[in-house]
Amino acid sequence: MENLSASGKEVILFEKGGQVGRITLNRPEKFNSFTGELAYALQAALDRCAEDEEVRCVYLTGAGRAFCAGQDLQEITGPNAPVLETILSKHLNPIIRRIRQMEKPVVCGVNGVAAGAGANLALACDITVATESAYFLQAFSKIGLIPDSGGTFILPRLIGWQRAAAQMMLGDRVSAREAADIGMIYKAIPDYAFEAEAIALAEQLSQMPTRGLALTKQALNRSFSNTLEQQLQAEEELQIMAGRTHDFQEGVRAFIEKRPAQFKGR
Ligand code: LHQ
Repeated sequence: MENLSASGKEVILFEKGGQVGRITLNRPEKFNSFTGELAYALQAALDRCAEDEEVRCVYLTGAGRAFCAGQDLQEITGPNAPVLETILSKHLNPIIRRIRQMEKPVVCGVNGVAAGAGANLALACDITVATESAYFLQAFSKIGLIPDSGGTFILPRLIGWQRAAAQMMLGDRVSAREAADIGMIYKAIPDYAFEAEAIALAEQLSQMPTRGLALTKQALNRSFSNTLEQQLQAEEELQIMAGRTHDFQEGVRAFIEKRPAQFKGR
């Protein structure tokens, strides 16, 4: 595993396994909460995955017992504390933008509690799975803040206005199972099978037609704010692009020849 942080402390671990770029938040003793250093290192890791053609799926997870407990609350009370505006505009928002704009699927493996910005980081990924003992917590209201990191955009779209408002205002724990039941995440996986199953999912995606998946992601990104007419237009435009890929030709040829397709991601 490589160390991508500036200080030499390994706050992010990065590893390429096959065609999956595996990013691990690595401040386990602080529940992988975000310092500026961690945020910048995660941005760098995401950039690296975006640029590396060998990486065809990103897998994001946390080290230790937690996935991510949001902003490090000690950092904001300590000396040289970053101002709130910097935390959002320079640390957290660029991460969410990178995930949504990444032209390959981003799988999030929620290995433990996901709180505050950590919860909304998990929800911003394309496919989020969680170990059954994990839980989600919109912790912001407990400290007088509003949900950030895209949460007010994404959560009501995933689970509806009422449930989102209740989670955000009450700050109740939501178990992985409940999160899956209400459509907030894709799946809750028993703890014993979690890591293998989550990584297998990322590996499966990494062998699929990457361009087609990227264009699917673009269509989904746009559907949040488009009318039906605009979305039909967008599908036309994006489908034409998908139709020009090697993987579309290969997919059809493999079907006709009754053999498994060999997708190349282009
Ligand atoms: C932590 C943290 C943490 C530091 C656990 N910081 N150390 C945007 C704009 C500007 C400012 C603020 O933030 C934001 C965005 C946000 O993300 S706001 C929301 C910030 N996050 C929270 O409010 C969650 C705070 N954490 C918790 O409520 C609990 O730790 C949870 C529920 C996540 C886990 O509870 P437990 O399982 O009981 O674990 P614990 O509380 O004992 O935590 C374990 C260790 O991790 C502990 O360290 P210690 O040295 O005492 O053993 C905690 O201090 C540390 N830790 N979260 N956010």
